[in-house]
Amino acid sequence: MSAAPYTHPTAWDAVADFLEHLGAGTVFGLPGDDMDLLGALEDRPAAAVLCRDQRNALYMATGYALASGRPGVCAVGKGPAVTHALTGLLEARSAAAPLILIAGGTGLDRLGTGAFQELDQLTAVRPFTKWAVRVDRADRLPAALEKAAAVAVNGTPGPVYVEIPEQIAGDPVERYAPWRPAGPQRLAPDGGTLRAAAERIAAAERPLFLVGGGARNRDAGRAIERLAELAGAGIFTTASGRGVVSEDHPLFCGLSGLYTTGPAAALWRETDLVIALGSRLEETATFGWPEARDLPVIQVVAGEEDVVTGRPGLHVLGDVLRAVQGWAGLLAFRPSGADWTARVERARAGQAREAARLAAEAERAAAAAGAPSVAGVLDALRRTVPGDCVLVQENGLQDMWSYHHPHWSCGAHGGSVVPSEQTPLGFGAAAALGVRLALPDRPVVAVTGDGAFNIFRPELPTLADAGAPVLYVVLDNGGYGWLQTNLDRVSGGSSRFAFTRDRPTGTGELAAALGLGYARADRPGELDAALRKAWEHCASGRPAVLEVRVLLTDVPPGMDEGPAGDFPARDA
Ligand SMILES: Cc1ncc(C[n+]2csc(CCOP(=O)(O)OP(=O)(O)O)c2C)c(N)n1
Repeated sequence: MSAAPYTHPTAWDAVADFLEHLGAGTVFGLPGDDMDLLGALEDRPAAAVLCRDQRNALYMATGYALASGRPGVCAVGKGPAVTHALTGLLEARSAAAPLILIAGGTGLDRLGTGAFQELDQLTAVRPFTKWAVRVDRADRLPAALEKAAAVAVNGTPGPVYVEIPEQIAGDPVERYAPWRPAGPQRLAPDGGTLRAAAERIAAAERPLFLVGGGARNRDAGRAIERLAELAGAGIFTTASGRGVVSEDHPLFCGLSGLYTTGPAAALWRETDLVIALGSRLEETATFGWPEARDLPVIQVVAGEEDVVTGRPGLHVLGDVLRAVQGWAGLLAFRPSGADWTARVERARAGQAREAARLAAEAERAAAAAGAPSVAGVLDALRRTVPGDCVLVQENGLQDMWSYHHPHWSCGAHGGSVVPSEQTPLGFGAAAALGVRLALPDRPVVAVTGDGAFNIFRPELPTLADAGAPVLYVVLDNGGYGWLQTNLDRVSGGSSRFAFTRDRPTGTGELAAALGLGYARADRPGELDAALRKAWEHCASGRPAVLEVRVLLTDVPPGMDEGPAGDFPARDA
């Protein structure tokens, strides 16, 4: 037998070497009681962000993966460390973020003996991962790591899990080949299906494009906008698809579903074909659409598990960019007609006028109560932070203003990271740190409710240690505003329970203790100066927090209609 050309003194050293091969610049996590991974990383280039809570580590790694297009890597211990990580796996799966979670595990020889923190971790993680493996023999580790990376980045990207049980941790690992290339392979769609879809697109009179998160980094040469121009189609994005196309484009009309308001919403009742690029057509994106049977959809997705049937139409499996390029080459487009294009452009203009009216109205109402308005905060951000800023969002009530175009607009150079359809509170606040580490040259602003920020608060020391100059804009309404608003709706304001209370946050003191920048605006007149101060901290390389007092009644467009519940009432 030939000698192995590559050897590693321990399993963790092999892991560290593989992560270097992947180009993982940062490992997020909270290693277990043994410090072997950190030992193996000690002399390697990767940074380690050591978190307070494993859940946040996974959120950070997901932000890193979504922003960089490379796998996010997390390392945690065993037992409760793995169960803490589960919500992060859920979010990474829902966000289609390539993520590799590496965990410790009870040794094979001790399984079933009531060993310390023993847990059937494989069973726990399986519902949330694309692939999960426990590596029981050191010689199987290289193959397991390579397969984990291949599964994480290909098809619909997602999280994978690799368990390193105690019995192999200290074993040497031999490899017989260099690590194989680990980048994603973008598969071309089937030619016949592409042609059939092209005929449907060419025949459509009133097409709309819906750009989802699966189109992230798949708009080379602005191919999507060019195709929409050829087809004379309007362009919407899902929340996750934001940042793919330029929102300055004259055919762009905003976010679809829950976040479509005013004149743009009418287009969804008039369209005769939706071309969905990299979207799973989930509830938030399709909220308010006509009956499924009345609206044909051509859906392009990389993985067959995301195909949505139940609507007339077609699915195209493969890479979004290759599908779009294929159509552009295939179609002798009969443009859908100047009438529809003009209709789309009118809707965009009408949307802008409606947004200006709503913002002015909200600003007047907030000013009357002596508070800044959220639309005013977004406007101030637009004026203060450079246009290549990546906006990272949360899922509270007030921060939802930023999902509405053009209250926030993500221009040609802008970027966006949002929570997935699962929307775990606190994701955006933690993800922003990962986004900033992935994009060290870009301004990163996280707009979050104070409830979401409180979930992230234990990681403020992590933020300080990582030196990631994120600007946190925290909308302070005294707690969980979304829940309070729903409670008020059902109780008529007479409940003895409360989700919000007006009280000091203590954030200024904490920020000072950690050397973070801090500013606060309680009144409209204080907003600009406070934002400038906070932004100057960031621009000079320091993380900063800007707290802004906002009113519970400062409700984003369309969210104050109907009874309490996930979504407001709206006519189909
Ligand atoms: C893990 C998790 N638990 C509960 C929820 C439900 N939820 C949605 S918004 C919200 C309140 C958000 O409060 P905050 O961040 O302060 O924003 P606000 O609504 O006050 O604007 C809650 C609890 C959730 N999304 N995720």
